Amino acid sequence: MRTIVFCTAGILTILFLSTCSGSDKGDSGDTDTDADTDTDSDADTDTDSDADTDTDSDADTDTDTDTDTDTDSDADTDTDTDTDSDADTDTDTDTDSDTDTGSTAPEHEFFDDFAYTGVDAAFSAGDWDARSGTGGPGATGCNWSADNVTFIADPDNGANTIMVLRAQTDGTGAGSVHSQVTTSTRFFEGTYAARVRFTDTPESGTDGDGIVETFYSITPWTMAELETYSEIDFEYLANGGWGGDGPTMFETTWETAEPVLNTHDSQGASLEGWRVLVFTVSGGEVRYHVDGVQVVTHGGVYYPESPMSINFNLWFIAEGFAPVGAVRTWRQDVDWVYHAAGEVLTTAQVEARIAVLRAQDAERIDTMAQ
Ligand SMILES: [Ca+2]
Ligand SMILES: [Ca+2]
Ligand SMILES: [Ca+2]
Ligand SMILES: [Ca+2]
Repeated sequence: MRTIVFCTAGILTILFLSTCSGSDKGDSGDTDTDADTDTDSDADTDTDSDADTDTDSDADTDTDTDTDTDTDSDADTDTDTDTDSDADTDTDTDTDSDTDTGSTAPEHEFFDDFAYTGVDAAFSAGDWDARSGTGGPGATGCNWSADNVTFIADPDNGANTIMVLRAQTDGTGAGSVHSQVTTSTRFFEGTYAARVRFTDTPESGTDGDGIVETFYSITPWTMAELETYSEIDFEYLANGGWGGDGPTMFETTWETAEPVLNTHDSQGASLEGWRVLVFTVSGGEVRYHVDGVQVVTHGGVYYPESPMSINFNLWFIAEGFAPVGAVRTWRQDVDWVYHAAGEVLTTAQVEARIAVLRAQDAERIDTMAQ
């Protein structure tokens, strides 16, 4: 990735001339080695995995005297002359007000703790639809059923409810039943977050099928061929697939779906268990974070252009079926989902905000424009 940076009135503007699919894989390190004078004590989980793969020969005048690569969006007044491609607006003198976000509501936000009792009128009123019928993704003939979406008491917290997605297969398309929940199309730039529980083995039946466990945003499929098509995916393949061998998380950002034009990265490692997934859409960059660690940044032509829905689904990849036989059932749990429109929040800030909302007994907040 070649990066050119302009510095204008203290605001960094980044222009990606080209983005190579997969080129960010393994990029986990800023090369800043300057002495950090940051006195933050917050749970600043910034790992600055920004696309510091700058190999250009431009005058990369990284002359900052700090290593604070904090991507906080707090109201810092940076004097940092760091020309890193991260949208660093941090100041080293701040004592960090990260947790303030918890009590200061973003002007437009969406939170759902999934405190429903079923796929019912309340679920619909919450702007959710559970898919039923046939169609892709998945093998020809595969099915989707709202019956595969249920709600249970959180075994770790009786006051909490979690949404359970299930999918069953006998190793055939027609014998596969997937699950998917979708909001309306009204989310664009800002922060998307969800707490999900991934599984590496089926709830029942034999292990081995290629399963996709997800959290994503997408424009309507009718836009698949349009440049304004937009899609941002976290897709966890617990049994591998798509070239991944073993458990693999894929992050994929789409320009168009037809033809397939996307950029993606992946990390081969188990993410079984509860995870907080965050992706931010701002300033020409989509940044993916897992448990507060930024794993990849995508931009360029892949940056979304239009509002999307928020989705979770669980489905089997056609080329990944284990042998035909007895039914096996897979499961993905979702605790909550959150979106802050137009604001880039860290994972810690999202969690702080949700703690405040829960303290207010808010099971659901929707101040988004409708
Ligand atoms: Ca919940
Ligand atoms: Ca497995
Ligand atoms: Ca597009
Ligand atoms: Ca584009």
